[in-house]
Amino acid sequence: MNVHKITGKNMRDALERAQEVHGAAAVVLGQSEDTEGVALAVTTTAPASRSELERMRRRADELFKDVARIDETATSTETSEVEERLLSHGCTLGFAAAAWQEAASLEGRHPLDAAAEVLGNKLQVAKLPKLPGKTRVLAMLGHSGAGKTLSLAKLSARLVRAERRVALAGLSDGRVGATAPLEAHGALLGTEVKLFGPGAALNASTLGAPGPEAILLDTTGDIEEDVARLSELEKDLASSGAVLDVQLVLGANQQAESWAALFEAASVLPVGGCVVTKLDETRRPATVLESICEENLPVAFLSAGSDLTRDLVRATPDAFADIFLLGRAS
Ligand SMILES: Nc1nc2c(ncn2[C@@H]2O[C@H](COP(=O)(O)OP(=O)(O)OP(=O)(O)O)[C@@H](O)[C@H]2O)c(=O)[nH]1
Ligand SMILES: [Mg+2]
Repeated sequence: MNVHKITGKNMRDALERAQEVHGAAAVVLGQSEDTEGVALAVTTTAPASRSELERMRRRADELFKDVARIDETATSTETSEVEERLLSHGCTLGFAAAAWQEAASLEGRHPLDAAAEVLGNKLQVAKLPKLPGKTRVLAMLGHSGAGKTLSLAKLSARLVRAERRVALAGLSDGRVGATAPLEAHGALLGTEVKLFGPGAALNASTLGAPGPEAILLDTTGDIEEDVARLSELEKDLASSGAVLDVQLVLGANQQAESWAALFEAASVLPVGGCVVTKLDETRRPATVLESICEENLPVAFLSAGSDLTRDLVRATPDAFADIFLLGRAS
């Protein structure tokens, strides 16, 4: 267990020293202040379990024995409540500590309100402005089973309800029945679905762009192949009146490695935002938000269920804060 004490004349000084000595990966486990300055307990090894975290915190307390503690009342109880909530909803220790430090610096606020404000602003909301005279080709890219087709169906139902003109299309890998859910949804909406099998030409004219306000394009879940086809499409659309806007579909119940692989593969594409699905299928829904935050990507929609009309909501700072602090988008 590596817990080190770092002192400084104030919080900023102590944090800068911690970073100088232990690098950017240093995580603050605790702090103590007196009139002489600030002491921090930091570690560079993330605890593997809650019990190890507790042990580290006890060690941090020992290191602080010689530093007078300031008022240990409300603030320290609330500190641990915000951090505990973030940890239990899937945030890393470093993220939780940094968010709490930022929230604690907002004076005159209830700690949970301050934390909600900080956390709500950790992520950006993807903008989907109208593009007068142009067609937005909104492509859903994600791993197999992430919720691409259902999110596309929910979004198209929403746009149709708002009387927006949309068309549906889908890439296909040729597997029998693979496009059946998309076709069934098209039939429900009374809209034709253009399908593009492995050898089919995918370009502005075959997609029918420019034309409707949005063409929602489903993909197959074979990321490498989908990215290659969308890259070609982007080049072709450049000279037409259409714009490719790739939305990364991330299942909140998937592994962090699978999100990382998607971020990496999609880095060559114009990514407009993320659609986070299956928030109802994990007890740690904040993990995916933290990953998106690290990538500095905006979020467009949040999904927490399979109901076509109810379960896709526009991302908002309040919804982010609820996921971080309550573990659900209420
Ligand atoms: N509980 C829950 N289920 C969801 C959500 N989104 C999608 N699903 C379900 O997850 C399963 C997979 O969803 P799809 O939309 O077919 O996933 P996909 O990414 O298109 O999958 P492939 O076409 O196989 O690549 C379906 O049973 C959906 O009903 C969600 O937010 N919550
Ligand atoms: Mg699908």
